Amino acid sequence: MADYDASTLLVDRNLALELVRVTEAAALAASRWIGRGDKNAADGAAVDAMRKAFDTVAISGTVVIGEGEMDEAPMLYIGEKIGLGGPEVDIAVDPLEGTSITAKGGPNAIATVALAERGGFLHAPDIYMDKIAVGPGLPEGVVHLDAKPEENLRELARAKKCSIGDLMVCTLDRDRHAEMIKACRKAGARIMLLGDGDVAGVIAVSQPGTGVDIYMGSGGAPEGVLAAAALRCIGGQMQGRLQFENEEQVARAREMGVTDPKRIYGIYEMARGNVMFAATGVTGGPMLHGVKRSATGAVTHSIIMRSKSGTVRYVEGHHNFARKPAAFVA
Ligand code: VTB
Ligand code: MG
Ligand code: MG
Repeated sequence: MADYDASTLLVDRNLALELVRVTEAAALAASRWIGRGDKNAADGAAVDAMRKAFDTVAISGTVVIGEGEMDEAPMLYIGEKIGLGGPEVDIAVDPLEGTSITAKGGPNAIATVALAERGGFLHAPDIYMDKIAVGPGLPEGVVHLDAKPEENLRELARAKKCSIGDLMVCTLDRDRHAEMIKACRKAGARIMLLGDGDVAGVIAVSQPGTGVDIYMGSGGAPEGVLAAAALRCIGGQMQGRLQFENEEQVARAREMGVTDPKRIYGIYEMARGNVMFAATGVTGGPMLHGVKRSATGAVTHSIIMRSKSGTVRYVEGHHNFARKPAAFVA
């Protein structure tokens, strides 16, 4: 059992429940754009709503994973100060994780936020990250980013006392994963291919209901940090390595504090100390239901978790548009 410290506990607890308002606001706004074929409008609506919602949260927050640099992003840019004032925290956001799937009305889009103590998050540049993740309760190091897919599957099956054919791999459906997918299939594993949304894909390894045993493949580095924050709370192992395509990216990352471009980051190096994670479903998936709208309101489904207690909460929000502040009626 962890030590009880009433002061930090209170801050933590309240903040965790506040965070869900922020992701609910983004999801509600994005839900107007489901299936309308305009991913930028969906993303813009989510960013706008999330930014407004942060103004009601009692934190002194600094965005460290956000929508880009100040000159390219009007809101939630890296370095932006947000919140009403309160404890000093770092914030990672992806207001709409899965813009293309939202535009097409496909599954698994979420609005997501993570919070850490100052300096807790890896300052990941907006490049690709190679990722591997498995759920809780397995021997440390059972899978490794440098091992071949078939080796990782063999070790995972051994640890889970099942056959490789029982394992479900999750990855993004991308040409760059063709070799890896081929190797997994050859080894006998089953694969769930995602259109978008590897934050939800990585988290799926830690949720028994999803049937996913392992996540492999490359996706956004910022999304990697968000997923690491979630796994810190819910349990599981994850490794990530930034994938640089040119010297300019290496130099840029160096400015952000990345000293060794080849380094494999463990989960604690991506999300240190006390962290919290919240996500609200925009379109439905195995973890969260999507936003359901009616003439007078909407229903949202969210997950909130804290690393300190390991508590995972699902929150169903019933929003009454007649009583909500106009700024949040999307
Ligand atoms: C992933 C996925 C995102 O970007 O991180 C992906 O989770 C990686 O980039 O939803 P590619 O699309 O180029 O593969 C998204 O698809 C969009 O942010
Ligand atoms: Mg985004
Ligand atoms: Mg994204």
